[in-house]
Amino acid sequence: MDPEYYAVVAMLVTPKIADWKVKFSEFKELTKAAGYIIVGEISQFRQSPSSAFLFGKGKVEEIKRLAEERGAGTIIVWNELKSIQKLNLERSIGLRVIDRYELVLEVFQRNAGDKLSKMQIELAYLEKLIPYFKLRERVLHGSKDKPFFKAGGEYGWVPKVAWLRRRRSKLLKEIEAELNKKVTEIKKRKDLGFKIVTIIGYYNAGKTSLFNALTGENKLVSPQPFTTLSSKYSRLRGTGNVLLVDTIGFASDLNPKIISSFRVNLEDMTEAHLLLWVIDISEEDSILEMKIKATTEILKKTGLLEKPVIVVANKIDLVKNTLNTRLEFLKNTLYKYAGTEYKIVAVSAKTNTHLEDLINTILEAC
Ligand SMILES: Nc1nc2c(ncn2[C@@H]2O[C@H](COP(=O)(O)OP(=O)(O)OP(=O)(O)O)[C@@H](O)[C@H]2O)c(=O)[nH]1
Ligand SMILES: [Mg+2]
Repeated sequence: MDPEYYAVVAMLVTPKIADWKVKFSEFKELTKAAGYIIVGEISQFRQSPSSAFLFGKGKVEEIKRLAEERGAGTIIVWNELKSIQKLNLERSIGLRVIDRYELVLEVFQRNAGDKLSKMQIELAYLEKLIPYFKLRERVLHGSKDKPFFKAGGEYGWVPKVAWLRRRRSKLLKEIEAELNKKVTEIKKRKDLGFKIVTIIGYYNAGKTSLFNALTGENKLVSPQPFTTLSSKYSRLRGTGNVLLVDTIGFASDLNPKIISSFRVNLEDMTEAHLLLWVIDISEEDSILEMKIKATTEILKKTGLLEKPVIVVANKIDLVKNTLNTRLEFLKNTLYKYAGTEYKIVAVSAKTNTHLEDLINTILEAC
């Protein structure tokens, strides 16, 4: 296997980061989902990040030694790296260094089948790469090579970055066109009298499983994160005018640039009459709480918390006799972060349990 796929994962823990252990273990799952083999892991506690390297100098040496010892080809950092930090780490360690932003996009990329998803992923990459390339060209070549001035007063390294910027503009235009198409489609459906019910939630919560069970579709379901990237549509079974929409999953600490790159997908959520927020109730308290907190943050930022919501507590087949305590914990945690007492329907999308209750609740709310 390509040595690039052997990775050391690293995290800088500051007092600002709550539940770092849960986040670090989730990060390791994402790393594996992106196809890497983890050969070492390192964390450092610091009051605040170092502006040049994120980690302290000694820790950078430690990461380098560990990577050499274990034959790693990539360092994957939980924290989002500024361009200067990424470049300094790469130069000090002598290996490829990526952060969570790039890792999430790598997972997306493995699952991206359609053109729109691919364009949105590339756009999100460019948002990160343009400032990084600009800095890299300046630091690596700026001092040695004589920069040449062009008529407009630009340096010689500009054309490469300029090419990336042109590519970005082109993608933005194409995505804008897709967005317009999507807005027209949604309007048409609404004019035809369809009620739009959009399924949202953390990745792996069971959104597509529920979508399939409620519509009779057979869309791809898997334990891999971000299996679904582009939205899927189908009628709620037994109804004529309720359109169910399956969407991309959420994750913790998602960068707003990733969210805005995927704004065509967001449109399916913002235009919904009703949201079904799917939550995997079988997960332990700390994970459940972290995911509810992360999802609520995204819902608040995107204005989605204003919409009518039904919470679907999924995977009850895995819970059995602790269901009541799990539901109580869910109710309290939702109240703690979202400040609302949602209607909660407990189901299993896998064993088709209580789906009729859910359908009735949806129809009442529509
Ligand atoms: N036991 C059990 N497993 C479930 C249930 N619903 C979904 N799963 C499993 O959970 C995993 C994720 O299911 P998906 O339906 O792909 O989840 P998703 O929310 O669409 O995930 P993304 O598309 O990655 O965001 C799969 O392995 C499913 O088989 C359920 O009710 N019970
Ligand atoms: Mg899915």
